[in-house]
Amino acid sequence: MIPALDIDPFCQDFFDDPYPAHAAMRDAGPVVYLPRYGIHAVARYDDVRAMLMDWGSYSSARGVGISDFAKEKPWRLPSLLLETDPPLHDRTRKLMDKVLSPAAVRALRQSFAAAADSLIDDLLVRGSFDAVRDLAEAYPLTVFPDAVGMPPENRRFLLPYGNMVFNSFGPRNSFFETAVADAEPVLAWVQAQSKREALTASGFGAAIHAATDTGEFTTAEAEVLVRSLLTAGVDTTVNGLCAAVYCLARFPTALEQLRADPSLARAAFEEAVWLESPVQTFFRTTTRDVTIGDETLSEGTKVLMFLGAANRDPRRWDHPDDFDMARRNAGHVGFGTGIHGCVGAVLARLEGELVLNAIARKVASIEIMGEPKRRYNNTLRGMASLPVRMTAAAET
Ligand code: OVV
Repeated sequence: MIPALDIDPFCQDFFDDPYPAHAAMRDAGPVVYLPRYGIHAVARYDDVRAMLMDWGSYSSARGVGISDFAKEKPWRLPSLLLETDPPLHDRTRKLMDKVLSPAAVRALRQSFAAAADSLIDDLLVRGSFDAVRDLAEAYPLTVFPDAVGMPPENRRFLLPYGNMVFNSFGPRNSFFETAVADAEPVLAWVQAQSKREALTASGFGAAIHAATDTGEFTTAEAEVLVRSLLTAGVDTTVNGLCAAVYCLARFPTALEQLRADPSLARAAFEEAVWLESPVQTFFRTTTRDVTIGDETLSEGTKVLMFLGAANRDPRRWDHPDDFDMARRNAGHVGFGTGIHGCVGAVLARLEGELVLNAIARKVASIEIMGEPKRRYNNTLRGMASLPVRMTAAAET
């Protein structure tokens, strides 16, 4: 018998504190049933990881949200990357791997570093600010659209758009409905930004469109791939940076260690992604009858993978609720893993490293000054507001 649990993983109470429910699901068994939505779920590290690795049994092509594309028409043109299986997936993934290659990302380091330093300098002049809007959102909204090759206007429109898409992987609840209403005014703009004419001749956007010149990709395909960048490239990093700053504010000894050794910046960002898992969940759909533990799921079953619960599974991690930059967190699933593992992870890690490195060199303290406000999203874990005061380190 697969244990049935009365848990709603898409409601405000859950988002406010998902950890007891994560533990209940992990403890109940390798796979559980959530009758409220008629879905199955895995929350243990080993099972989440196995599912991410087995794309043959666990398909993405029927959607990685709660909606089964075999039964419901997708609400948007499916992503050619996220919502596909091999062999279709490999063709687009290969292009995106090339566009976002370590060499391509390395070329951005200097300008990204300068942007991080100047942002932290400006924030230190202000002293008190909102670490979500003024730091975690401000940084990716500058450097990422620059790298894609977007014009400077209206970049904040990417936030309601991403918020809507990440909400759309969950049920049609009030979070989704509100996000759709918020994004409605920016939909046409986002669509227009994926076009070749809207993008500069250098960035990632142009690199994707260049693949149409050889006839390997159609213009329509290139536009949907640029859309993937615009959808998944901002909110995710915003929430990763937010998680990192929130960790440093809550764990002052970690900030001390980081200040003593700024080369820990990369480890600090990785640990924050591990601990907070900005992307909390994705679904798969079984392609055949599968066995998990002693249980069988029939073909066509939606299974929810709790990446965030896997990253805090005590079966896998020591002191899984602590922020510890010395931890060996390799193998965490905060960026997913397998063929759908985050294609932008190299870029995200660069952004995280450079912001945290600037903080390490320039900041003496980060103090939380007001009630942090959570941002409710069916997929993302993050904050709407985090009022802080940051003081400058003495010049050396
Ligand atoms: C990972 C992710 C999230 C949202 C959208 C997409 C990808 C996409 O490819 O459109």
